[in-house]
Amino acid sequence: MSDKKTIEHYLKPAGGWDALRSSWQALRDQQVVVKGASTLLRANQPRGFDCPGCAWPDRNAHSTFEFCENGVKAVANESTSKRVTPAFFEQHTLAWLDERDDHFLEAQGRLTEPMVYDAAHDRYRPIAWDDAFAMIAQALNALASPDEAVFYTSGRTSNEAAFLYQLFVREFGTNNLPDCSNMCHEASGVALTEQLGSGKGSVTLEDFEHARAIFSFGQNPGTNHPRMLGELRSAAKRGCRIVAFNPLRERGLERFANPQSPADMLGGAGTQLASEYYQPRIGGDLAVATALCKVVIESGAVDREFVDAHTHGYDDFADTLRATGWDELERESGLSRSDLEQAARTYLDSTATILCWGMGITQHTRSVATIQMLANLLLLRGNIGKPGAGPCPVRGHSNVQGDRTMGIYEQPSPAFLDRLGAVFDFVPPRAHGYDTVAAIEAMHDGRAKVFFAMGGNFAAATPDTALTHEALRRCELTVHVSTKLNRSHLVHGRNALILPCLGRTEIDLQADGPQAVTVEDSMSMVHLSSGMNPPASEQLMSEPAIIARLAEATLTTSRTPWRWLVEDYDRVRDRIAQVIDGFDDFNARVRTDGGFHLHHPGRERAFPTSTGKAGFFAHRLGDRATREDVLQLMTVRSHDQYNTTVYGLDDRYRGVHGLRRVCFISAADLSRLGLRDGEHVDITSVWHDGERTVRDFRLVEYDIPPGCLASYFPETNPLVPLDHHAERARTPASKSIPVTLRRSAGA
Ligand SMILES: Nc1nc2c(c(=O)[nH]1)N[C@H]1C(S)=C(S)[C@@H](COP(=O)(O)OP(=O)(O)OC[C@H]3O[C@@H](n4cnc5c(=O)[nH]c(N)nc54)[C@H](O)[C@@H]3O)O[C@H]1N2
Ligand SMILES: Nc1nc2c(c(=O)[nH]1)N[C@H]1C(S)=C(S)[C@@H](COP(=O)(O)OP(=O)(O)OC[C@H]3O[C@@H](n4cnc5c(=O)[nH]c(N)nc54)[C@H](O)[C@@H]3O)O[C@H]1N2
Ligand SMILES: [Mo]
Repeated sequence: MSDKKTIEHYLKPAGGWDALRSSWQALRDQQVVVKGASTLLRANQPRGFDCPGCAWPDRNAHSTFEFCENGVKAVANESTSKRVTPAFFEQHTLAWLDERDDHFLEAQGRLTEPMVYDAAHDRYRPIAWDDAFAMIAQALNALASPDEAVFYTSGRTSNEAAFLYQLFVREFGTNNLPDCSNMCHEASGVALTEQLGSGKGSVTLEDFEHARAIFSFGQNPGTNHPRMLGELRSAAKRGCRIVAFNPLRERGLERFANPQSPADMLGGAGTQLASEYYQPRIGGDLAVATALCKVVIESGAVDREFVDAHTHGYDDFADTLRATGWDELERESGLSRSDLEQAARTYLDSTATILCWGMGITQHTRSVATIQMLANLLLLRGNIGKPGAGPCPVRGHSNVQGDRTMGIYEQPSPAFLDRLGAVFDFVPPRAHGYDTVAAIEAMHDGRAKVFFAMGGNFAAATPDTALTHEALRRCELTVHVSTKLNRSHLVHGRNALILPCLGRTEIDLQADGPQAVTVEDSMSMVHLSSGMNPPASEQLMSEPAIIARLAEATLTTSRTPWRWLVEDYDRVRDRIAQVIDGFDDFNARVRTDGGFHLHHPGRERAFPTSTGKAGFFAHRLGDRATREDVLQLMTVRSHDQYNTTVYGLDDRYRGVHGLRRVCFISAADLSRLGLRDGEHVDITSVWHDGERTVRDFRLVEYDIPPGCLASYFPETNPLVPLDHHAERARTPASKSIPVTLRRSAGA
């Protein structure tokens, strides 16, 4: 990475030599060239570790190493040789650290010892593990009610850790289990559960081999799921149509050179991916999906046999769509009728279609409606429960789906609680707990006083930064189980602890020997993950061990043999098998190469909804800001970040180098607003409770529809009002923030 700040359009295919170069650079930056390279060869292999990068599944357990630039960055950053030691904390006050940016914090390396906040000196100082657990236990047991504690989870946590964690939290007495899903694919779960009876995607990787068309809505796989590009490339090569809907022209959806294909690498041009690329306005996808459904219905192409046998609600749905006018559809989608009809024709011409979607769909106020309209589209043509077809919400964190399966959920079902209580001989709390937004509100107004995080970076990932920070600072105690230093360690309660844990790549040695954990990928494959690097420090503890020790310190009447369970994770898996559907014979099945697939009823066209059938749901359109000067801002990831972890300051495929405070804007808006490319602006979000501003963002003229803007998160999170979230799912609407722009003072 050079220090120069430049903007230069990127014309090469995604992947290619630049991906290789950037990977080696990441390994060099972390000073792990030799170890990193051998570590990488074990990523996503039968006897290796699950890549901590993303939840995209592995192609073949026996294939050789599948190259992924951003997987390399994730692994390099975890196996870095840099360390954050007590000496580091001795040197720096929290006030000083809090002035550094996220890139600086991440670059300091791995945490090595448990640390406790020392208010008198505004520093963290070392604390013994036992003392740390005693401190947390005391704070928890001093609460007036268990509901005054909040237990957050990020999606890297293994199944075993997640299962023990939710058990501990429920034995303690609360369902306050917000997780990163609340900010991510919650809307997919809410929409699909109601409609299809399962909140997960139904497709497997094999379906990508049979699809005749793959539609991608609101995702940027070149950066966030690079291994998906391999699937899209193979599909494109055999003539499968790939149709992209994205306000931005994302390089990774257009063209890809597979670094493992000599032909791609020598030819230079790579393979064309999207055969059609549509740029709707931000939030226009509900209208897009509605238009596609309308064309299917009006052209008489509905699969009546499937609809009659497996669905309910078709007639009302069809009536509503026939009555929806094209003017409205064009206005709301930002696309012309002829574009929408062309996309619909491609859909109709395909005998098997997969619909994929990401954060460009879920992080809107109307996300549940949009996802249901996408599922309507599938149902109309029987595109579920047959090879090459189905819904594919592309999950984020590598085990975010598994964490939910294990019970990390603030709204557990009574049946799940019954079974958990029976197996562990206790009475689980029944009242629903706080999701992420509710947890922030509760901490802010004093209803919650202890915040415990199993991974993640709550202070940076969440919306409404100023309010959220105030909420965290009002807590009695904040605790973070972490691998790396991050903002959440600096925005703390009256007392604060950092508990450093092992990462995926590291050997997890317990009383019965080295342990493997399990994870579930985005397509419901469950498999083992075992690290092979020596831990970054002798003081690190595994997540399961931390939970077991904390449970022992906190729960005086628990009948769960906590310490015995974590001596050998097979014992944890045996308990998971007793509580959670689909995990029978867990230990044996997960040891087969590649693991096992969790049953998805939709694959057999079974839909365990309240009616026993899949449902059609009609949704009204429109909730658009109408003020002339108000634009919609989406907050996205750059190529050099993993959520709040900033690896570097480049966003190669969008041509940005050396800076992150940029705002992509159309030429039309620049001239309309009297602004110029390269100028600096302050961005203000306009909301009913007042204004929020972030300062000094450089305008970058870009191929994006008028009225739409894009910037990176977390820098823009101060702009997202806490109560601006998805209907029903409460996912913060961080992809459609109504904002105005003003030239920065002094610019
Ligand atoms: N390297 C890397 N990998 C990651 C992550 C990472 O940060 N870095 N994060 C992980 C996580 S937790 C997740 S959830 C996933 C996220 O993966 P993505 O879902 O790809 O996430 P975003 O970068 O937020 O990109 C969303 C895309 O949606 C588009 N978009 C925004 N608004 C709209 C809209 O209204 N309509 C349409 N059609 N498109 C829209 C944006 O232009 C952008 O291309 O990736 C996972 N993998
Ligand atoms: N504006 C805006 N906000 C967003 C989004 C957006 O698109 N726009 N995206 C949202 C999404 S999709 C998500 S998923 C959330 C992400 O929210 P989080 O999951 O809370 O955030 P991360 O940045 O993934 O967490 C990174 C931290 O996790 C810790 N960590 C890494 N590996 C491990 C491990 O193995 N164990 C433990 N215990 N800790 C580990 C490290 O200390 C690291 O600093 O952010 C959300 N916020
Ligand atoms: Mo996510």
